[in-house]
Amino acid sequence: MKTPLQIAVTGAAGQISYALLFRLAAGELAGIDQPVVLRLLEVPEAVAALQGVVMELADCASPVLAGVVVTDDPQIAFQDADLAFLIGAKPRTAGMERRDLLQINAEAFALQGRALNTAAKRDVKVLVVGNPANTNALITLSNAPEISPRNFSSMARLDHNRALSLLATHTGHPVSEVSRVAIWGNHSPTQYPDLHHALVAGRPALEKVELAWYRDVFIPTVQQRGSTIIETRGRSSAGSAAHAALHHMRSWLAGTPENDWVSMGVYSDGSYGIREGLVYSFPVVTADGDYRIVQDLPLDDFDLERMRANEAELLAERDMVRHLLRS
Ligand code: NAX
Repeated sequence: MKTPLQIAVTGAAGQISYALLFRLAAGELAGIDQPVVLRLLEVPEAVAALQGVVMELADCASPVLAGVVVTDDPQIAFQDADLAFLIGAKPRTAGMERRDLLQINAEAFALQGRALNTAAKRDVKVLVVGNPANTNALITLSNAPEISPRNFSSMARLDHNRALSLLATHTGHPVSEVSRVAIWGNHSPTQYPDLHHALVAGRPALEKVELAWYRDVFIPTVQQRGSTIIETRGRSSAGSAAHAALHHMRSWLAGTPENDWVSMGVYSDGSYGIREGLVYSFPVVTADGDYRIVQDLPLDDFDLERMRANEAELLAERDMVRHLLRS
C-alpha cells in the first residue's frame, strides 16, 4: 500500500471544488493505485455545507480515498500537504473593481502562505486558482520563505486549453494535433495567447489561419472567454476550471509530452526580460516533478508589446499588496 498523498483544497464547498474533489477521489490525478487524503479548507460559515460534500464523497465508496479532513484552520488543512489547490477566494461582486478584489483576498492568501510555511511538506506543490491568481500566488509564496518559490504556481491552464480548443475547431483538426500554444502573462483579459510557435498537424498554425483571424478574433475570444461563459451560463467556469486545475497538477507531477509544453504562472527568473519575482505565465516543460521555462523563443514587437503590458499590470498589482510581501 502506497503512502497516501495529502492533498489540500481550499474553497472546498465552492463550485470549482465540487467539480474537482470527486475526480481527485477517483484517482484521476496520480492513478488508482495512489491513495489520497483530501484536506478541505473552508471559511467557518461554509463548513456545514462542506459536510454535505464529504457525505457525497463517502457515498462514492472510492478505494482511492483514504481519508477526508474538514477544517476552517489553514494550519490543519496544510499539515504535511504534498499538494495544495488554493481555490477559495471571495468572488467579485457587481461594481467591484479588480483592485478591490485584490485587497479583499490578499490577507487570506498571506495567512495561507504562512500556514503552508509552517505546516506543509517542504516540497509541497501549490497551485493558486483563486483570483487574481498570479498576484495571490505571489503573496502566498512571499509568506512562505522556507519553501522554494519554484513550488508555487498560478493557473493559466484554462486559458491554454481554451486556446487549444479554439485553434483546433477553427482549423478543423482534433485537439490532439495542436501543440505549442502559449499563454503569456496574467490571468486577466490582458493575457497574451500566442500562436507564433503553435503547430497544427506538424505545420505552423499561422500558415493555417488568417493573420486577421488570429489578431482580431482568436486573441480577444480567449481573453474574454471567462466573461462569455458568465454571460451564457449565468455562473463562472467551474467544470473546465476544475479540469484545468487537475491537469495543471498532473503535468507538474507526470511531465509534458515530448515536443510540447503547457502554460503555467511561475516565479519569473527574468526570462524574456520579464521582471524577476513576478508570478507570470510562461510556456513551460515539466519533468520529474519540476518545470523549466521554455527558452529562446523568437519574439517580435507584437509579442513584446503584449508581454510588457502583462508585466506592467502585474507590477501594478504587486504595488497594491506590497505591505503583505515579505521581500
Ligand atoms: P465559489 O464562490 O463557488 O467558491 C469559492 C469558495 O471559497 C466558497 O465556498 C468560499 O466560502 C470559499 N472561500 C472564500 N474565502 C476563503 C478562504 N479565505 N479560505 C477558504 N475558503 C474560502 O467560487 P468558484 O467558482 O469555485 O471560484 C473560485 C475562484 O477561482 C474564484 O476566485 C474565481 O475567480 C477563480 N477562478 C480562477 C480561474 C483561473 O483560471 N485562474 C478560472 C475559474 C475561476 O474564475
